[in-house]
Amino acid sequence: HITGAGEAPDTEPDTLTGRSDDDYRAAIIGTGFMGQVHSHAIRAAGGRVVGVAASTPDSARASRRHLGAEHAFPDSHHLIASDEVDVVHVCTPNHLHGRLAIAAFDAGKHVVCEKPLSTDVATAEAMVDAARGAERVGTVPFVYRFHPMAREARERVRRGDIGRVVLAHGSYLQDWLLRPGDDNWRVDPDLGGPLRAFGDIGSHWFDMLEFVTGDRITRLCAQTSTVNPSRGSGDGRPVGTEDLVTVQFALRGGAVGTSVISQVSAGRKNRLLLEVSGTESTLAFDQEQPEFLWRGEREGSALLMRDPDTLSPDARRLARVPAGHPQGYQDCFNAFVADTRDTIVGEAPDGLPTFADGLRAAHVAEAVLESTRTGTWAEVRA
Ligand code: SOE
Repeated sequence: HITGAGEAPDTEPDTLTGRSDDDYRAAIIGTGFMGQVHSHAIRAAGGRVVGVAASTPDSARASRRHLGAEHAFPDSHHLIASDEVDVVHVCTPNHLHGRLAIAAFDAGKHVVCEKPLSTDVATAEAMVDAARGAERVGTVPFVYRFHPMAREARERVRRGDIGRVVLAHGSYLQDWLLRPGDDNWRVDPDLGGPLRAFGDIGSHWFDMLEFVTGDRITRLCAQTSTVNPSRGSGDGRPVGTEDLVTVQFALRGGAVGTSVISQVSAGRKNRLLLEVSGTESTLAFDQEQPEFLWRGEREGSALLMRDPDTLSPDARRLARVPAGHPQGYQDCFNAFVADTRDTIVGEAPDGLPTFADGLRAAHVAEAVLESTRTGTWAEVRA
């Protein structure tokens, strides 16, 4: 029985969308920053945050109000078993993703699972199989796909506007783990997986690379570096995961490229930069300036603004507000959850990142690991 629900939910269909908020009865496992972002997005998509579970019942109770959830479940088992829940949002440390997502599919739920989908390929494969077997939707928030100007870049590449793609490069840089005292569960390979910076933010960059170019990496050569060998208070404890990754890669279509992934780049907060050059022109997207797309031409480069009147249809669909009214990170999440909801009710919005994309990211991560272990190029399987 669901308690703490406050007012009875309004289940009247929305006159604009034809949906009722009972179309998306979601519950969130994990109450950190990502849990909060998910809770806003569920409500923005017209859904209900039916409940929340955390590492302890106390923590779930403490976070319930904060996340605007109707109920605090004592643990993830009760949440997954609840008849009131249709969609489980997994926002826990990475090592729990596989077990929780598979249990949720087995209970007949749809699943939104944070990235990286899993810490190894075999688990990601089992998660994809579980979704297929249960005939349920499984999505992964590679949310930068939902910036309208990133969609615009993808559409322009797809139309051939930039010519044949020959080069793709960029970086994803953060500084929140710059100092030895900076700590987080992701630093521990048992919780976060063997690749930390790559799994946490490199997975986004490589997803964007393949999404925007419409191409696939075939092989890569990577090196990693651990700048802070110990972390935490006092003398700290030894660190088993990397702070930096550099990758050189080749795409199936013939383009080549490089990427730099870092969580120790002072002054860079969350800067994902992707630049794609074709034989005619270049496009560059910067996640910290998401209202713009740079179009480089030999004669006359331009900074294109997110103006719905000038966007291609797929990008315009994601433009929530008129030009000059900035939209950003949370808007991407909102659009991602809205597309997840539409997919659950049988529509097929373009570009939704699913568990198959999470598995793809696990394959790329596996090639990075293999390359760093052998010191040579590695094939990206699948
Ligand atoms: C932390 O590095 C983090 O919150 C990532 O986990 C997210 O995926 C990224 O969007 C922002 O940074």
